[in-house]
Formats: sequence, structure tokens, C-alpha cells
Amino acid sequence: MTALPLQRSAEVAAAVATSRPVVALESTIITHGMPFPQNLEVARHVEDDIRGGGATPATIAVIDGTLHIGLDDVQLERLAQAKSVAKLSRADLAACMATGGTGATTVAATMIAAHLAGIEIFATGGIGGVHRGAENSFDVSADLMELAQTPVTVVAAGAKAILDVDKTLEVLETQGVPVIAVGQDSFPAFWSAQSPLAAPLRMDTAAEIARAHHMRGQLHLPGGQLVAHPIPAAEEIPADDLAPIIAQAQADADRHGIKGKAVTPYLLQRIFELTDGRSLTANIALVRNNARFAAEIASELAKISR
Ligand code: PSU
Ligand code: MN
Repeated sequence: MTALPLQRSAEVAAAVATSRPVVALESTIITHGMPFPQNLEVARHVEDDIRGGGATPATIAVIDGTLHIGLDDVQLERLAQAKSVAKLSRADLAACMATGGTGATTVAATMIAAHLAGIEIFATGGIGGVHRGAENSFDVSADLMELAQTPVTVVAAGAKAILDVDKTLEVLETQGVPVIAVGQDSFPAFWSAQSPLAAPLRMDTAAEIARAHHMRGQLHLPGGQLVAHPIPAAEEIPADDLAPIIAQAQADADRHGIKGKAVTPYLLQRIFELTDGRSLTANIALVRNNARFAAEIASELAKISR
């Protein structure tokens, strides 16, 4: 049998082997979620934030057919500058590796890779969800079904208003995914800390979230948790400012017939243009905030699991 082409960086392998805290990071946010050079700066800062929190960062991507768990700076820079890198979700991961391709992992594919590598905590900005108009388009991100079957806790800033947030929460409930708002009762809305929707669960500390993650394992429940960590108030964009911009971006996407995988990157880019870059500044702040909190959860989990 040929071995799986999976390579952990030396620092990630050492941390996993000695049960020290590790936080996984996705790469689609780098290749499809933010423009160069901010994407590269953010990718580096996020890794530093995780190290600052006493954990080891593991940015995940497929490079020339090998699934890398932990990238070095040269690999990170190549990915950030690459023009047409594939966006890999659950459906695409094996095909990309089998054909020696290079691709960035979405939340779904990053969860699969993290679990294979023995990593239980993952930080990102936003997850995919149920898109507006899904009753016609059937556009529901594979991220939601991944959360139902792969035991990784994902820290994100809630769901973006480019999604149908009500339907996203309904699907997560159906799929048995715990959705935990941190330190507040409402489900955060990515660029805005609050939304009108109540979060199904609330926890106020990283230790509680780590215990809940561990308890799911003891119950042999498949699937992970979605930790909805609000953007810091000083960095947020009020939902009322964004509503017309999101409507405009969605209308543009519909007019141009944007479909499938291209929808989320298109909307993010269009909102970046329509807010004169303000959406990106907020996005960077929330990703770093999530990385720091994920490092805390990973540290608490390491205390329990040891
Ligand atoms: N939301 C963001 N930035 C991103 C993504 C979502 O604010 O970069 C990416 C993540 O990788 C997520 C993916 O897993 O988009 C979801 O894509 P889709 O809706 O096609 O499943
Ligand atoms: Mn989709």
C-alpha cells in the first residue's frame, strides 16, 4: 500500500506527539478570501497570534499533491501570490492530491486534514453556509455537513449576512452541530458583533468550550462544534451600513450568473470594493481575534486531554 501523501511540519509533528496545543488554519481565506499582499500579512500575523497564545499554528494546503499540515514561509508566500489556485472542499481534496495538484483548503477540507493530523481546534474568519435564495439555487456549503461529521471545533465570527443566517442555523441544528456564541446571547454576524438572532448555546470561557469538545468525544458523537466568536466592538461595521452593500453585491452576482464555488469569493471581493476596503480591515481584525481565542481553547483542551 502506498502511504498517504500527508506531511506535517516538524513543529506541528512535535506538538501533536507531545499533546501540546495546536490550532489548524485554512488556506482558502488566503487564496480566495483576501487580496495580495494583505492575505500574506494576515496569514503570518495569525500564526504569530497563535504562537503568542502558547499554541502551534498549522496552516493547511495541498502543494503538488501533498497535503501539508503546517507551511513554511516560502510555501505561504507562494500560495498568497498564486493566481489560479484550486479551492478544495471535501469533494475536491482526493482528486487534487491524486493528480499532483495544488489547492487551498476550505473549512470543510481543513477539518478533514486537521482530524487526520490529530488536530482538534481550528480558527478561521467565516464558515460557508446556506446562501440567500438557496430555496432555488440549492447553494448550501459543504462546511455545514462537515461540521456534522468531523470532530474539530471551529472558531469563526458567526455567519456573514451574504448568507441566509436563519437557514444556516436551521441546517446546523438539523445536523446536530452545537453552535456556541462566546460571551453573548446573540449569534454574531461576522462584520457586526450582534445579530437579531439568538445563538442556540452560549459559553463565556475557552475552558467550557474545551470541556464540551472533550465531552462530545467521550460520548462518541461524530462532528465538531461551531464557536461563534464576535468581532471586537471597536472593529465592527454596523449591520445597517452593510445591508445595502450586501444587497448590491448579491444583485451583481445574480446578474453575472456567478454560481457554485465562485459565489463566496465573488461576494467577498465585491463587498471589499463597495466598502472601499473597510470590510477587509474588519475581516483581518476578526480572524486574528479568533486565532487568539482558538489558541486559548487548544491550551485548555491540552490540559484536559493530557
Ligand atoms: N467566508 C469568508 N472568507 C472565506 C470563506 C468564507 O469570510 O475565505 C471561504 C472558507 O474557506 C469557506 C469557504 O470554507 O469560503 C466556503 O465556500 P463555499 O460557500 O463555496 O462552500
Ligand atoms: Mn456554495
